[in-house]
Amino acid sequence: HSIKQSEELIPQGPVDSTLHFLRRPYDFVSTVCSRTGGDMFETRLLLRRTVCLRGEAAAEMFYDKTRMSRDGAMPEPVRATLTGKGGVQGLDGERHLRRKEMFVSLLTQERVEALGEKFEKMWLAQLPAWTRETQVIFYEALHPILAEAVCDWAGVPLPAEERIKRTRDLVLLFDRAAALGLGHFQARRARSRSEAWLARIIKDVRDSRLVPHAESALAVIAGHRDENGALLSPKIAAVELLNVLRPTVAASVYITLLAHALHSFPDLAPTPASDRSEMGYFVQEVRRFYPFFPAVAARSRKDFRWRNVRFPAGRRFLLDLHATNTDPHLWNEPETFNPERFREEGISAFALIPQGGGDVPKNHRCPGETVVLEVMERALRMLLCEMEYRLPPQDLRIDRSRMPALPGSKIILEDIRRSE
Ligand code: MYR
Repeated sequence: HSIKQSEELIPQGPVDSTLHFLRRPYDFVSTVCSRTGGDMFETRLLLRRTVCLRGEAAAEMFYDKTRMSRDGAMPEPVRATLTGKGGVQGLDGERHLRRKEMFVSLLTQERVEALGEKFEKMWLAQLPAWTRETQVIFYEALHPILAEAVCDWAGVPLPAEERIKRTRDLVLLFDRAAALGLGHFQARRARSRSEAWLARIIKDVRDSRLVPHAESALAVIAGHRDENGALLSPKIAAVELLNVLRPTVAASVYITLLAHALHSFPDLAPTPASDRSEMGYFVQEVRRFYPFFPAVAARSRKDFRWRNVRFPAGRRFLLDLHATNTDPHLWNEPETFNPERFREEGISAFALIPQGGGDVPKNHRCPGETVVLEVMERALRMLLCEMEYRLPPQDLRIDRSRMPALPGSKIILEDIRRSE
């Protein structure tokens, strides 16, 4: 006769964690996990029962598409600002694969390099103006450079008189999405304006009033057909075009953190003589060490068992990305900034997950990771080799109550000079 293995209950965390999450978004899952010794617990978050997860094994479970759905999984305030509604992040199954394929097709190595080149050109064109300023707030100075580079690359016209307002809206989408009060409503309005702007441009392409380069994101998204052979509605096409423009401008967060790391860990920083792989280790360690995108969400599509625990259908799951990047079971001295750790090969697709885990074309991992690496590596080379600058005394503490987390000063640069 068989002995029925007894199932365990989902480990319970605090009754409600909403306030803890809003105050310490990057720390609350690690804090509870280190208290209980596990890597999963259930709590209530934004009015819903939520299983919080961290670590490699939990990430692998989270990315199992037979168990998890993304449909409506992110909280509404995030969908109303950051991602928009009807885009690739919230799709499942065949529809998701087909839509994802579109993004992957835009981001061949050649096209990613072309975007990097435009970014570098814009930066160098801006440099003379920076040398005339007494101070430059680096985070803010990066926004127009990235916005113009990505619009040009994507085939999206950006007339001089619209530059400031379109750039400001793109920034509001990621910088104020998780703000409380007024900031959040500014982000909602920025989304409506941005979608209206790009839906108009999509219609211009379809009516041949505008003919973008065939390989451009604008041309590909405007002409994309779904699994039934239908074009995307102009609104959904606009959401997807924003999924190209917005995150590229959001790379400004990582480039700002890169400058923070160069200043904070000068002994570990590469030099102009360092080779490409050493520059790469430094960039990867910035992406591992600093918090950025806090967590991704999914919903269980059926009852299932994992590690002898039964989970019900319809439960929300939250995978903490930063807690996984700094999981003490995975990383040696996770709180120490150490680019050398990347000299060793073989980091799994579920261990370093600042932009999500698993597989890009088959799953929900961010397709823009190569873009981020490209612009970060170029930014690093520019900061090391193309310009000289000084950081005056300023508030360099990372504000971890903010999403995205940033140094208080947003990195003030002074005495900027072009290198000889
Ligand atoms: C992107 O634009 O897609 C990348 C930049 C993301 C910025 C992240 C900051 C706020 C997001 C809040 C997510 C909350 C998850 C529960």
